[in-house]
Amino acid sequence: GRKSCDEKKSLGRVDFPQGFLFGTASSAYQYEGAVREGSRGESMWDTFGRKYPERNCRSNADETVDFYHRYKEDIQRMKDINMDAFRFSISWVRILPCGKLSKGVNKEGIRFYNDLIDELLANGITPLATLFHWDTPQALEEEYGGFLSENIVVDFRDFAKVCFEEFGDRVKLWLTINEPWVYSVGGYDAGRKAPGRASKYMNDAAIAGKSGHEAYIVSHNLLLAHAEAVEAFRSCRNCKDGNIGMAHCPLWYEPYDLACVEDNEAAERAMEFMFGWHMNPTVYGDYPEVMKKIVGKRLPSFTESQSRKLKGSFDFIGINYYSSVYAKNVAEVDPDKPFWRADQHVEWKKQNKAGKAIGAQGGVDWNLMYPQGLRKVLNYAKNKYGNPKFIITENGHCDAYEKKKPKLYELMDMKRTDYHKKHISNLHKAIYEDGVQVDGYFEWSLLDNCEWNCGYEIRYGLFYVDYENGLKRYPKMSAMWFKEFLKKRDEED
Ligand code: BGP
Repeated sequence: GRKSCDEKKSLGRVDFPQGFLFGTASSAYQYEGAVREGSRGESMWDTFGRKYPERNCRSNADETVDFYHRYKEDIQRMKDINMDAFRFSISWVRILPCGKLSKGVNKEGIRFYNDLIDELLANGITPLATLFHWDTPQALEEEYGGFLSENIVVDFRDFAKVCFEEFGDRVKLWLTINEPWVYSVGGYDAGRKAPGRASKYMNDAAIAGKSGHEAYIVSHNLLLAHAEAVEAFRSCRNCKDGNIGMAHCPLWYEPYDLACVEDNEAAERAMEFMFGWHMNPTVYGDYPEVMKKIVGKRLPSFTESQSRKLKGSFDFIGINYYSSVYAKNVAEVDPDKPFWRADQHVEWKKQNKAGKAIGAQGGVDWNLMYPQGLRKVLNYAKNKYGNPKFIITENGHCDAYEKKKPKLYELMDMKRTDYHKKHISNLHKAIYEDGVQVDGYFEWSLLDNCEWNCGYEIRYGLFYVDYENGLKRYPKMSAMWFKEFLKKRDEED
C-alpha cells in the first residue's frame, strides 16, 4: 500500500491486485492480413467485403496491419509499454481451411499460432486466445448457412478441441465466442455485419430471410457451440489449469426519465436483451424470463441436457465495455424496425429527459464516453449472476475520421488517454469499493486496424499505423500514458 502522502498521486498498476493483467486486445481478421498465405481457407468476412463493399467503407482486411508477418516487432511494442498480456483470436480457417476436421488440419496454421504463443511467452506476455471472433468458414456458410444451422455445433467443437490440444499447454486463458450479441444482431438483424442478412435489406432477393427469427436462431446455436467447447475444454488434459469464458458486450442503460417507472423497466429490459440473452443461459440454463415472454415462439428453447451443459459453462465472464445510453420505454412498436429494437420496446437516447448528454461522443455514433458505466455494469452482473470473476476483455476509444488530419494530431490522442484513465479509475472503484472480482483489463487495441464497419476510417490504436507508408507504427500519447501507468513496483520513483 501507499503512504498517505501519496494519496493525491494518480493510480498506477501497484494499486491493482497482485497478478492483475493489463493487456491489449485484437482479432485475427482485423490484424493478421496474409489471407492467401499459409494455406488459409476463406472466411465469411473475406467474402462479405467483396459482396457488400458499401457496408464496410469499401475496405477489406486482405493485408490490414500485416500482423501475420510483423507479430515479433509488435510484441516488442507491447513489452516496451509494459503490457502483461495480449488477447488475440485464432482464425478457424487457418486451422481448418474448409471448416471441418474431416477435411484436414492445416499444419502451417498450427505452426503460426505456436510461434506467436511462444514469442509472447518468451517476452513475458500472457496469451489470452479467443476461438471465435466472427470469422466463420465460408465453406460452412455455403454448406449449411453457418450459425443458422445446428450443424455448426459439432464443427465448432472439433475446431475448439484441436486448439485446446495444440495450444492448451501454454495458453491458460480462453474465450469461446466474442460478443454473440453483435454477431447475431449485426449479421442477421441490422445487417451491417457479415453475412449481412436483415430486414432493412429484404428487397435484396438474395438475402431476404426470416428476419425477426434469424438472430435468435443464430444466438441459440452460438450458445450451444459455446457449451460444447467448454465441455471439450474441461475434458482436455492440457487445459486442466486453464480458465475459459465468453466475451459479452453490454452497454450500460440509464433510464431516460429516472422518475418514470416505465423507463426504469425499459432500462432493465434492455440489459436483459443485450446482456442477459447470452449470459443468463450460462448461469441459469435458460433465457431471461422477459425475453421468453416477449419473443415467444420465435425464441428457440433448450432441451434439458442442453440447459444442463450451459449452466455453469464459464470460469470467468469477459466484458467488452465501450459505451452507455439512455433507455426510453416505447409503447407502440414500429413493425418495420429490426426485431432487437422492436421486441425490446426500448428507444436508445443520447440525452435524457432533462436534455443531459450521457457522455462525449467518440468517433462512431454509438461510442459515448460514460466511464461510470463500466462500474455499473460490473455491479449489475455481480449481483445478478452470483459474484463471478470477470476480465475486461475490451475497452477503447476511437477517433473520428477526418480527411487529411495530420498524423501529429492523431498522435496527441488526449481523448483516448483520458478515456482509459477514467475507465481504469472506475474499475479500481469496482474492485476496492464494491468488491467486484476482476482479474484483468484489455484495452482495444494495440494498433489501429481494420474495424468491422468503418475499415480504416476510424482508429482505436495506442499505436498509429501509417497505411500510406508501409504500415509503419508510431506510439501515440496514450501508449506513453500506459507505459508510465504500468511501471513495475521497483521502477517507481
Ligand atoms: C468490438 C469488437 C472488436 C472491435 C471493437 C470496435 O465489438 O469485438 O473486434 O472491432 O468492437 O468496434 P468497431 O470495429 O465496430 O468500431
